[in-house]
Amino acid sequence: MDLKVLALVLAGGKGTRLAPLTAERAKPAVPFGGKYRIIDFVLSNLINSGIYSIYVLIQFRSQSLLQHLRDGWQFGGMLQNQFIIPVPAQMRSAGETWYSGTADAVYQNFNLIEQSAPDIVVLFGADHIYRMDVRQMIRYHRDKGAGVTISALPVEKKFAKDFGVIEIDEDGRILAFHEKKPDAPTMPGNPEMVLASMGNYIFERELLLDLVGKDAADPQSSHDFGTNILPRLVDSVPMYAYDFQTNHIAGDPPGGTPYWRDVGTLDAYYESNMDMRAIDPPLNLYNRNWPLRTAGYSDPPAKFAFDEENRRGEAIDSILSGGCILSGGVVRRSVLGRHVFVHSYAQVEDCIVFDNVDIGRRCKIRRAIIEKNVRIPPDTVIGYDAEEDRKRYQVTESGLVVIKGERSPVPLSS
Ligand code: ADQ
Repeated sequence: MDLKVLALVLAGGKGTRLAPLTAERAKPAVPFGGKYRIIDFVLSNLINSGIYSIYVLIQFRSQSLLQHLRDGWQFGGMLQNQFIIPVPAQMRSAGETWYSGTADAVYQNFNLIEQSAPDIVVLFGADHIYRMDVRQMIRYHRDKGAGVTISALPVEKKFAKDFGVIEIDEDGRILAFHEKKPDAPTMPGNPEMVLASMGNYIFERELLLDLVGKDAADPQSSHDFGTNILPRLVDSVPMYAYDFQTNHIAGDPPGGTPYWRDVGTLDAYYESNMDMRAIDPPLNLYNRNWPLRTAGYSDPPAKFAFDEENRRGEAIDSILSGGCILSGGVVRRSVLGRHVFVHSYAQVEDCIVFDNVDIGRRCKIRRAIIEKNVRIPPDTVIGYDAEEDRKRYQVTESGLVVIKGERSPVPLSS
């Protein structure tokens, strides 16, 4: 790519609706798919697309995210333009605050953009599960002569309240942008769908600097791209929508619709994890043309053992991470993080289990998310009686049980 590209990854979202998983960590640092974190998806997309100059804009509860970036994503050092650097708020705005919105996050790093002097800035969120060859979007942006390009895909109209909704002409030029309006217009010829912004933008550098500079000086603004900047740009700047459905990754079957999920709620997060472990997953983690990178822990392989009473440790339709030991326990349709121990007679079904969890003998657990470091005592039953569960745990509307983490790790049985 001859263009000079700088990527800014917006990783400062609170993720309130994912609580309690975001009680101690920023949303992009929430574990996903066993050994990964949500932010691994956007970072892998950038690196696999040959974009190596990346600033990650972080703010509160960033310790876990920083540690993950250090463990998995610090590289380079040899070449000046190859880096992934986390940047906390520089408190440069008038109020000397945290990043008060996405535009303010960019404004506070004005100097980093000027110093890098890129031709274009790839400004992506850190909260989504998808694979994307960003080069295809950049090519589209330049072919169109766009000032701004927004990646977009159709979603059901009931989600208009959660997204920026775009109206386009036949050429893909954006005619209107409606941020989180329940009655936003549906797609022509498709009254059930709206065209949603994925929150991923490409900007020409000078335009971006000009926009965030003006926005910073506007006391009425909430400093958010979707709310304050994009809707007003429509008439003055060539803005185009990039159709994410045309994005193709080598090795994926041709013609399939690419997978994209906003895992903003516990139920959406759960469903998307379950998609990863499906027999025929809509996003194939095993496509080696587009590796999903993460921290490289030196975990031992997962182990399946007979227990002392000759019961088999088994897992089926599940993803297991390194260091797991299934000793006489059975795991079905679940996603297990690192170092999970499942003891004899235990039964774990349709669950997401984070790192370092110990599931005691004869436990029966169904449809639960179990946080890191939790020790489930023997004979515990979860997911079979909603009323009982509600007395002890957080239970979502759909009946998903969330078992909160412990503050300090408990010793695990070996
Ligand atoms: P939301 O996802 O609701 O809508 P937002 O909460 O601003 O928007 O998050 C966007 C990205 O920026 C996320 O990756 C988040 O982590 C990060 N972020 C949020 N606040 C930040 C801050 N103050 N500092 C740094 N990073 C921050 C947006 C768009 C919609 C679009 C959806 C797609 O506004 O138009 O449809 O994304 O999910």
